[in-house]
Order: sequence, then C-alpha cells, then structure tokens
Amino acid sequence: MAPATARHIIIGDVHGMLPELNALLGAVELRKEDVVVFLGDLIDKGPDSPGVVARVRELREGGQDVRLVKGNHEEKHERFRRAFAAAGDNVKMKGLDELKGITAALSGKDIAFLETAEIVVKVPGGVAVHAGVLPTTKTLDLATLGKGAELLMRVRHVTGATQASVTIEFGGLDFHPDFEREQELSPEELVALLGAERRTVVKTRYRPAGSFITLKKEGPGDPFWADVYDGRFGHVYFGHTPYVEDKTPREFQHAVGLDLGAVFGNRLAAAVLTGDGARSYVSVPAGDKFSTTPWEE
Ligand SMILES: [Mn+2]
Repeated sequence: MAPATARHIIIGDVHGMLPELNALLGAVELRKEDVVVFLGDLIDKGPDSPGVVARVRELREGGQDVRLVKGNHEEKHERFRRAFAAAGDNVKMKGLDELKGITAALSGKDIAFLETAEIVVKVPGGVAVHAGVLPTTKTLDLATLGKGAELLMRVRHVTGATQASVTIEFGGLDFHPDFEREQELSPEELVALLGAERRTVVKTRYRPAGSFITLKKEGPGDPFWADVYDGRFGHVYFGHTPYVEDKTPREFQHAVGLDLGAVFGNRLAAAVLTGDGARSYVSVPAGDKFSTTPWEE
C-alpha cells in the first residue's frame, strides 16, 4: 500500500516520446512514494518505444510504484508476439514493420514488464483506463465483462439512440419493420407488439443508447462516451483520444482525457492527485512531431 501522503501521477499516451517523458517526470518533481500510473500506449508511432519501455521498467525496478494500463498498442503487440511465435514470417498484420522492429529491440525484461499491464487501475476517487468506459457498463469486473473488457481500450463514440430491429418471416416474405416510436422497447416487447404468435422471428437486434461504435462510423447524433458517462465508477482518467490542440487536459463532468497528442507534436500531460483529493495537471511540450493521423487507432 502506498503511504497516505503518496500522490498519484497519471500520465497520458507516451508513444515513444522519451525526452518528453523525462521532462514530465522532472516537471512533476517525482517523489519516491508517488504512485505512477501510465494510461497505456507507451509504444508505437514515436521515435523511441524501446527507450520508453526501458525507462518505465527501470523506474519500477528502482522501487517506484508503477502501474501500467494496457493500451490498444500494447494489446496489438501482444497479438503480434503470439502470432509470430506461431507462424513466424507468415504473420499478416497491419503495421508489420513497426511491430517487428520494436519487438526485436525489446529485451525479455521489457516484454515481461509490458505483460504486467492491467485493463483497469483503481486510483483515488475513480479509475484509470486506456480509452474509456461505455455509459451502459454495469461493472468493471473483468471476468464479468468478458470480451467487453476490450472496449475499455478502444471506446470513443457511442450510439446516441437505441437501435432496435426485428426480422420476421411472414407468409414467405421477410418483413423488416422500421421502428421509431418503439425505440425504447426491448426485443421481447417489440415482438409482442407485432403479434409474433402469427409469425416467425428470424432475428432480433437491440443496441441500447451508449453502445460501442467502431472508429469513424459515428454519426452526428452519436456522442463521445465521456459526454454521457454518469460517473458510476467515479472519475475516469483516460488516454487514447488525442487532444492535439489543447494546452491542458480535456475535462468532462466525470472524466478527464490526458492524451494531449505528444507524438502529434503537442504536449505530454499528467494528472497529479494528492492525498487530500485535489487534482492538478502538469504538461510539457513535445520537441517534435512524429505522426499526423490522430484519427487512427
Ligand atoms: Mn490508444
């Protein structure tokens, strides 16, 4: 257990930006008793992923309480390592050159360190996750979430309205009703409404408002998750979505986005939580820009 006076330093996506990480650790005047939480995506895109992993690993080896949240980039590397072990050079994945180059440059200790990453890290007054939480999530228990835990690493926009449809076989024809008024009904209620006893239900589809949307598939009525998150798990500290023009972390009612897009040439940021419950922010400018596509994963 960290002592009561310990601070929590929560750091946004580093993406291989080693000088900026060192500058940030200097700017927060890191103390031995601080808990340092990295929000994931230590690696990829930037110039020195292996250097960043070694730096953070050595911080832990030096006795600092370091917690690592798993980002979608750490998850992608895990998938690559498994696939490469099984299929060698026959592996087909997007970004293969970067995956291979970084993997080759990581030591066994570095990889073991990366594999200590957690999907959710509890922090005072809330949780740290890589991307966010779905507004509809009822629990953060990973066993209960199952494959849904994956979305904590990826969520951005969520559905703004409930989508419900029932496909019904009727007289040899497929019947695809288009619901508007009944949107709040469950599939069972929709079927009852349609008099299903005379028909055969082929397929029901029900997605409540607040469901996951794949990147770039969102429409104008689909909010960013943190705009509709009700605070049920406390304050959520997240990265993943880079705010490439913001000078300070993006604050929501019950969440704060700490990825200020260092690798996109903006800033590397941290939240500092003190024992008395106060929250402040520290950030340092990026020395250079190594990626120009913040809308990509
Ligand atoms: Mn990410």
